Amino acid sequence: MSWQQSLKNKTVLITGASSGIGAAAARKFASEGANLILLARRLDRLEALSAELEKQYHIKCLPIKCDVTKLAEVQSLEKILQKNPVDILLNNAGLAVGTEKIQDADPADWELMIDTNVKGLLYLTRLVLPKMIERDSGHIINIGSIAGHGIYEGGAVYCASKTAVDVITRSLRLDLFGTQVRVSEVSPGLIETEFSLVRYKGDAVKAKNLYDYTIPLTVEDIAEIIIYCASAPPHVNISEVVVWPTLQAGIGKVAAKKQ
Ligand code: NDP
Ligand code: 8X3
Repeated sequence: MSWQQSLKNKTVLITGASSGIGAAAARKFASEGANLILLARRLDRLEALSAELEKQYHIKCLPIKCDVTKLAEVQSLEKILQKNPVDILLNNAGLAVGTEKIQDADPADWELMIDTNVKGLLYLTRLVLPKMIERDSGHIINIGSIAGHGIYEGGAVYCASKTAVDVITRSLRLDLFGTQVRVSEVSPGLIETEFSLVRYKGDAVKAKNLYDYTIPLTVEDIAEIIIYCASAPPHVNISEVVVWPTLQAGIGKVAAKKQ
């Protein structure tokens, strides 16, 4: 018998499922037989992914346009969640915008990072938790970052936001003390996604060069780790997985791949 519990027929809500880690996690959860609620701002992408996964895995998939920075939009999901109680929430939506030092940065970039990475995660968590507590079962998985465990030049606010994710994750375990609701954090290093395109504000060459220089993690690597955490037996709570590309030894310490 397998150590891992089955994810078949579980309902998984994934934020930021239109790209990168979120889309890969959706594929992997679907392949395990889980039903999905997928959120992002780009509905066309969510609809295409949902159609693909429903066809391939015969699961139920609900694509919903939702900007996680907007509390009213998040709260309006309540009715849908009453009909589809969430077993696993993957708080993945997030971004870094800009690389400027504080003295040069645009405050609008800070607001977007804090609103998405911190407040969006809190809004979704607040939305699903009461029902999880009532059922005494559930799992919140937050996507942190190595940026939540260190700092780098030009990364003050992104690092602060991911440090907040780490602190919220650990605090939440205390707030849930005595319940069987689990809280985990997956904190990756460099992964090839649209993340750098967003950080560099659309500079595709700069983003591509960063990933071509080395051997980054893939979104499938992270999806595997998320599934590992989610399918651990109910009495096991994996608190955090920190995962680096082998060629990355620290923040800003990335080795070139051999030609
Ligand atoms: P992507 O840019 O590929 O994906 C980000 C996702 O977040 C998209 O689906 C985007 O969807 C969604 N998103 C952004 N803003 C909002 C919003 N306001 N409301 C709803 N959804 C939103 O990057 P990644 O997959 O890399 O990023 C996923 C997570 O991983 C982030 O939290 C990031 O901080 C973290 N991370 C990434 C690392 C990396 O090197 N790539 C390393 C460590 C952590 P849409 O635009 O359609 O709304
Ligand atoms: C993204 C990883 O090192 O670019 O969270 O901040 S890093």
